[in-house]
Amino acid sequence: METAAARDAAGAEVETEVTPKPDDFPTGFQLFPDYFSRDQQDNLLDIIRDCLRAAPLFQPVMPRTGKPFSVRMSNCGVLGWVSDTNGYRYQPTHPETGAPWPPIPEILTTLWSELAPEAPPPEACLINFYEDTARMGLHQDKDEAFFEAPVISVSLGDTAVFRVGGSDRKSPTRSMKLSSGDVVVLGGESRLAYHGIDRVLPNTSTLMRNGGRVNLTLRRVTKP
Ligand SMILES: O=C(O)CCC(=O)C(=O)O
Repeated sequence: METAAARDAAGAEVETEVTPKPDDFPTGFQLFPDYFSRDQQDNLLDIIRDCLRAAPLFQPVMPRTGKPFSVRMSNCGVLGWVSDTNGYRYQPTHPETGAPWPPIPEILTTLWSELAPEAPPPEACLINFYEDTARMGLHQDKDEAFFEAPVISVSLGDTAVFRVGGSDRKSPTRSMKLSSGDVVVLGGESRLAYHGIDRVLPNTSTLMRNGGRVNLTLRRVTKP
């Protein structure tokens, strides 16, 4: 996938995202556009809303600086990912309520067994909620003790511009749009690829009445 140089109305050069071809993807990276139908997305969103009633969104902060993330988060699974001034980690309970995370919904464990049939079951499903101005900087998912299983990620709601590179921060990156119902797999060589969300494109989906984007990221955390 390339980014094409274009010019905005004022003549400044801007980057536009070009739909990537599978040949352009990093090895082990897979994009499944429209994996979930609209009915399945509605159903999945209802299920996630139930999870959020049990485990409300919280505002993570950066280790050391305490700067809040622009994304709010929650989890389901036996372990959930949290970030606070003590660092990044997985823990079995919600940081504010102290309750165990709700179980990973069956529709997501089924997705995992469809796309990662060889992998041990997922232990964590991070729920990221992006309002219009939220983003996620380039990072690696490396707080897990087991990298043989992929990371599987589902997009719901407004379209996002997703950026992915290699396992070296300086590797070239490419960007692509992720729409509601799309699924991404970061496996094999791309398991430790740097990735992030450049921006969310407001009003690009009717899934959520008030807009925004939900991302669900399934991970195996411990060695089986
Ligand atoms: O929102 C996304 O699509 C990416 C989320 C992500 O990179 C993460 O949770 O580590």
